[in-house]
Amino acid sequence: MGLFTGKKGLVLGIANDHSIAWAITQQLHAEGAQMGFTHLPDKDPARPRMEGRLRKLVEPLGTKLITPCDVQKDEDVDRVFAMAKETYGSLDFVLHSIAYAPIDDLKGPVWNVSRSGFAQSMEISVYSLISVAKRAKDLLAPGGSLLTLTYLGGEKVIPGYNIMGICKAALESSVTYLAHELGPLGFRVNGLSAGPLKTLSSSAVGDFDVMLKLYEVMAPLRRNITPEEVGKTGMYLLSDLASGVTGEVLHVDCGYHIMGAPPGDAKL
Ligand code: 0WD
Repeated sequence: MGLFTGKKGLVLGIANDHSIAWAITQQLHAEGAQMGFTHLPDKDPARPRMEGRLRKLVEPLGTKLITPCDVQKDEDVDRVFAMAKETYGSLDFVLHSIAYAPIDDLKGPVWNVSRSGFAQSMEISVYSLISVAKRAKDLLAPGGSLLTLTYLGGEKVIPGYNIMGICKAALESSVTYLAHELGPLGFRVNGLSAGPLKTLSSSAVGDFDVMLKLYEVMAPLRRNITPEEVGKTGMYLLSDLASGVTGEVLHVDCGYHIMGAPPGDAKL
């Protein structure tokens, strides 16, 4: 019997097989979870690329729910949760793995971010968690939990991360307030702060390859994390193994975040 045998969840944010949400999904599936999935609506319905990529990955898992969702639209989020209720009755977990900033705003400098770019980045990358929590709290079964993905750029300045760092700071704060509010209902809310992984989103972040090299030099484990490691910890945080953990941001970054200066063996 797996840790998720008989458990049902909703996963938002698989864009392709490099997505962090896919790494976590694979671990959840291995433990017996049943999951529904959302994808970004395709711009051209005649060429459903987002849907196609997601279907190819998750249909072999025997999913009963694949549907589009643009988190900027309340009606989309309402429909997704209504469909989840119809399909599964209740949910044991929701995985939120969504972020976006317009590329011109992401490039920085931060002082030059547009009013509309700031609002859109915050709406998709932060408000979406709040909006998901609002619907999830009425559908979660006892012991239910939410998990979102964040990055060190929300705690410390990571050059190139720019507006997304500001979004992650707000996202991590949202995790604590939501954990406080949903805790009395018996629900948990956590964040997983992943080290850099090559995905569709991260390819838009400046100096990404430099960051990967830096982690090899600076991190106590002297390497970068693997998608599987993020997957395993994501699964743990959503599982009953973490039943006493809420309002937490857990770093899965080979220890990089504890370092304040390069180690002695770093070649500078
Ligand atoms: O190094 C990394 N890749 C890290 C990522 C390190 C630490 C944290 N993260 C975070 C990201 O900030 C994000 O919150 O992990 C989360 C997932 O990111 P990812 O797996 O790196 O990226 P990706 O595979 O692109 O998935 C993010 C998805 C979108 O993909 P694209 O690239 O097509 O925008 O977020 C979804 C979409 O599927 N998304 C939306 N979903 C619904 N409505 C929306 C939207 N409006 N916008 C983006």
